[in-house]
Amino acid sequence: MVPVLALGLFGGFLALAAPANAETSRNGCTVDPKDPKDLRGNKVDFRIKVDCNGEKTVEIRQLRSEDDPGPRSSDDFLGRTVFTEQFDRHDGARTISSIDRVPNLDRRGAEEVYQLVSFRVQNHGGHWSDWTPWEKSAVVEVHRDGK
Ligand SMILES: [Ca+2]
Ligand SMILES: [Ca+2]
Repeated sequence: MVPVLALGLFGGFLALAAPANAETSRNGCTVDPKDPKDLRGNKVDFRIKVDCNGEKTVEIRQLRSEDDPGPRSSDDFLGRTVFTEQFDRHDGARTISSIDRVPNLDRRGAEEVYQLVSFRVQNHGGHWSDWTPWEKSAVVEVHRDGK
């Protein structure tokens, strides 16, 4: 059930992640890992808000996990996705949907899900910025007992 190998691979990233706070900006783009939203059918939308000024390409990497007590490396890793978003010269903002399945991981009690995002920005025809530090969303409880 617990993807131990994946946890080993991502433990380094998770340990470096900053705690949940404000959004992160770089090169005219702001990316905000929103609170995960519980949906029907054991699904959760790990939404990401992206707001850019001018022509930009944004590459966003996302890690999705379920929180467990103890060191972060003991969390249940759910999955990861990379998103590429294009913005034209008009100021634009959008919220990316990222739906994942969250089963009953904690046999007793709710599941506590969160996401981490890091991104980089390319100005129109220019160079890529460095990747930002990982930013963590709020941890949200979703209830899966009895399913
Ligand atoms: Ca848990
Ligand atoms: Ca549970």
